[in-house]
Amino acid sequence: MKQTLTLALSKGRILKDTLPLLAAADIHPLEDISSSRKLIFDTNHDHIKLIVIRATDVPTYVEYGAADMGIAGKDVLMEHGAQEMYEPVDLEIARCRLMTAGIVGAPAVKGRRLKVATKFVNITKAYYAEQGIQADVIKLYGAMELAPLMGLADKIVDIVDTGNTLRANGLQPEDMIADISSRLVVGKASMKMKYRMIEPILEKLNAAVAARRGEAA
Ligand code: PRT
Ligand code: MG
Repeated sequence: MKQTLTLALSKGRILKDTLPLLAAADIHPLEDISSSRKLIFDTNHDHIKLIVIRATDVPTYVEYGAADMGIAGKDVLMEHGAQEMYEPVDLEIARCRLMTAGIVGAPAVKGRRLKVATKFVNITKAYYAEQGIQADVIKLYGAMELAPLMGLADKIVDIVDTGNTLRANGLQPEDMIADISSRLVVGKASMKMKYRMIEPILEKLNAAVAARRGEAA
């Protein structure tokens, strides 16, 4: 049987920057991904297929081997744990920072546990534990900025790019947790079994990233 290679792409804001990198690696979907409702796409290579899924689902597909490779934000990979995969290429797209933030001018919390709202529960617990700060982490699925304003939490942990979203809500970025960009991940089993198909893609993606960096400089 002929081996196939499945690459899981994150839909949403990463996708737009991903497609030019794939094109540079000579992987072209046979139809326009952005305007289609399909979830599986054939490419110009008979053996390479693309699937387009929620960013948070990418490490799950790769971990179970349902996709051989994937593209996802470092934030998503850190939160997931991403144990069963390698991270061979930093694609340097969708750059942002994972930060703590709080209300401008709010007094420090004393005499009780800090309350922190976030969708990054695992990262947040690990971060405060490392700081030696006792924190109760409250899981939210969106609009984290609202939590301090409504008294649900003292701080949030969220993605910051320009800082405009925080500022518009009277919040300020405080501590930096991690620099974020999107990464190519490869399942450990796939890397072993399909290395001959994967290696040239890694090489072309690395070259495309280097070329983009050159343009930016
Ligand atoms: O929407 P869905 O729930 O499916 O998933 P998602 O929200 O994780 O996906 P998407 O497409 O919004 O983001 C995917 C990835 O893009 C994230 O996992 C990050 O790795 C990366 N990324 C880069 C960002 C941003 N920049 C970003 N600015 N993700 C989110 N934001 C949001 C942030 O949450 C906040 O609301 O933009 C706001 C902050 O931006 P500024 O410029 O106002 O600071
Ligand atoms: Mg979103």
